[in-house]
Amino acid sequence: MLSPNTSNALVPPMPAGGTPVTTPPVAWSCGHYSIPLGRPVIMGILNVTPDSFSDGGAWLDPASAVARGQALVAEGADILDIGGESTRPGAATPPLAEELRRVIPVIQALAQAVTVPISVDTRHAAVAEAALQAGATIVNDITALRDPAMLAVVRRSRAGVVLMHMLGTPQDMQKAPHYDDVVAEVRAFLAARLAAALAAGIPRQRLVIDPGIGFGKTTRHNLALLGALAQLATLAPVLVGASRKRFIGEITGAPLPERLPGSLTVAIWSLMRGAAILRVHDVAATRAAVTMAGALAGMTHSGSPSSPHLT
Ligand code: PMM
Repeated sequence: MLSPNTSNALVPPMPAGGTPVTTPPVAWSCGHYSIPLGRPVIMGILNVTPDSFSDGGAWLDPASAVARGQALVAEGADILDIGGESTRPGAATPPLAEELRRVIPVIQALAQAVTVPISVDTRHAAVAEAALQAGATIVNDITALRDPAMLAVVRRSRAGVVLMHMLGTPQDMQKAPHYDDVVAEVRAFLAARLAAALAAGIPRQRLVIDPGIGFGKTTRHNLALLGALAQLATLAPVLVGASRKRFIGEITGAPLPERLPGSLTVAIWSLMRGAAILRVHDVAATRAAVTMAGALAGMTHSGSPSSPHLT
């Protein structure tokens, strides 16, 4: 039996705790791209920043950023997510002109060089608008289109959108975040932002939601949300961005360079709980893990290996 939220073979039957509002889309409509959601989608992260927590400073030079983007696609990325502002806790906000200077040339070059959709990771309407003109077809907004100017930019386009939950701002979000019921509150927020986007005229097929792992959340909050992804997936396709994040270090004791095993575990867990899209730094390793899990799920479902490549 397949989950009502997706035909993803990794997803077990829906556990108790959520009635589907409607049948969520089987593809994500992003400009001239239609990204099938029947198999796991991998979004590769490319931060063109001096200060991102994981890859800050590595791809600041446009040529190296473009080469990195091409490498991520060769490793199996279905989408490239390009950001020019670090949103790690307490990070300083760069001037708009600086964010534009970082991301636009890279988006322009990669939109020509690769055949996967380009996403811009920004909370600023002007950056989103310039990025869409430069060839991006997804707006990944950590503020979930709460800025009316951002909503207007997206409405005028045909871009796909990621609506993410964040409590507070990157400056203050990790200062003692509190929820009475983190799952219920995040789900209600995402439902409200979906309703706002739909009311503005953005079609459902363009909308994806994200619980915002680490954005105003303790380790316990993150774990509760990851355990309840199936409840979110009844609203819309779910993106999870947990790659290398601090809660993995808190749980496993691993410093940043050693968080791959924890990241892969969260990735496969997320898919099995109904996530459609994984936002990750380590694309090749995630692709391998997802392929392996898919083969296992195929065996579980049909009783025999399902891949035509298997002997
Ligand atoms: N995390 C980061 C930045 N952007 N966007 C979405 N939609 N979801 C996330 O979890 C998310 C994001 C911070 O991580 P990074 O510094 O590695 O990019």
